[in-house]
Amino acid sequence: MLKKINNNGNISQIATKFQGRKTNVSEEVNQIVQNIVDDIRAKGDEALFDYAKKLDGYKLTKENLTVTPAERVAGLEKIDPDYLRILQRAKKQIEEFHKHQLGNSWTTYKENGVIMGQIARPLERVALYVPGGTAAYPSTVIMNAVPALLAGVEDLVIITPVKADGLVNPNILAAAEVCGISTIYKVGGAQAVAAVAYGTSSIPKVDKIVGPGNLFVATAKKICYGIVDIDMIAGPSEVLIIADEYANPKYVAADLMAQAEHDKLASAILVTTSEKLVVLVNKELDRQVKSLERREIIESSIENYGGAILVDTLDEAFEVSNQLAPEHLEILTQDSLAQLPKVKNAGSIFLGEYTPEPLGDYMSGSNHVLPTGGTAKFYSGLGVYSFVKYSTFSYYPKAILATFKDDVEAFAESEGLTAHANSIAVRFDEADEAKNTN
Ligand code: HSO
Ligand code: ZN
Repeated sequence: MLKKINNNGNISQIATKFQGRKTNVSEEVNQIVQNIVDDIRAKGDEALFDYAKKLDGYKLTKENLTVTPAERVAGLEKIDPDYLRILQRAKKQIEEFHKHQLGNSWTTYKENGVIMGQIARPLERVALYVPGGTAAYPSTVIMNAVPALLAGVEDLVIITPVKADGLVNPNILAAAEVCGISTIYKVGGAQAVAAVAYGTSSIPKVDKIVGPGNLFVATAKKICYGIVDIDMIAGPSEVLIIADEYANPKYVAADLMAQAEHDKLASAILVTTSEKLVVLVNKELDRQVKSLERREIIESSIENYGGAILVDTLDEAFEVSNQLAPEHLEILTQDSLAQLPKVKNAGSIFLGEYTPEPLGDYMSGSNHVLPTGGTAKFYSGLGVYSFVKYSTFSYYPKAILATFKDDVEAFAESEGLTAHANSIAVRFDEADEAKNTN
């Protein structure tokens, strides 16, 4: 049952609850992870192998650190060819979407001879963390890998924990295969994050770590941020659906539950102009939930973090949504496309009744690594740009530098930086005039 949340023009209370679903990292966890990171920094492989034995029960050595070609073949043999086809289709769709994010290099040639611009360059090395167990989603491997590869990352590796048997989930092997990732390190947890952040003698240091992980992994990423770049720290998933009286309650209920099943902390919120829709959606929730495997999780997240917000107008619905800045926003109204300009804050927007959010989780083409917990107010989802950095450049002829000479010198002197002023001034020393080449 969706609780009715009254929007008395005061959305901040709802927003606080919505945004506060992150599990806070206790001082104790922080300290444990800091110690692990320090150990890896100080002792490299030796510490890494110790932790693998102690925490995962795997006897890690230099020799069995990565998935071998034989293991890959054996894993892939367990995969239904049709599953490979599905992964390939998803990859293609995601590529097609992300290609549009390529390129942001530009050069401008001014009439006065000045040339300036910026060059986009891919990061060289990236590690993709793939969690073990049931949280290992092949779709997430593809969502991370495709933009990295399109950006031109040369060295994209996977790090993933293994148990005592040393085996990697075949579905993950399949996703890696489809993306052409051949290096998979059998290391996980905070120690794996630290190993790729600092590098050890058998694992090269990377420039960026992406991918979801448990609290220890997330904490390690936070601690190592600055030594390497990281993607955002993802919180529990959420969907907000804006619907009017024309929306199909069956679809609304199904889509709310699709997000709710992720996690007991997931949030599913309906914002609607129709009181009648809320009644019908509740009926549908009761009916459909009975046949869903993750019923307990769904009921818990809907009970704790779900709700229906009644509004008078669609404009008001968008105000609420913009305040909450949801990870996923579904617009199930008449003429949904016309509503798009009203969205200011949302990770990814799903328009119309035949673009359910789960299509986006797998293969509409847009990315499913998105800002959660209201952070869509200032973060974007993962994209090609997440794996690119920019160098700017400029070229000034002497005559143009001359026109800036006095101002730059004065500016530098105002900051007490006379060597800066001098760097300009020496270029106009009379003795050098004759020698100038460009
Ligand atoms: N909805 C999740 C991603 C996901 N769903 C993976 C299924 N698999 C966060 O955007
Ligand atoms: Zn999902």
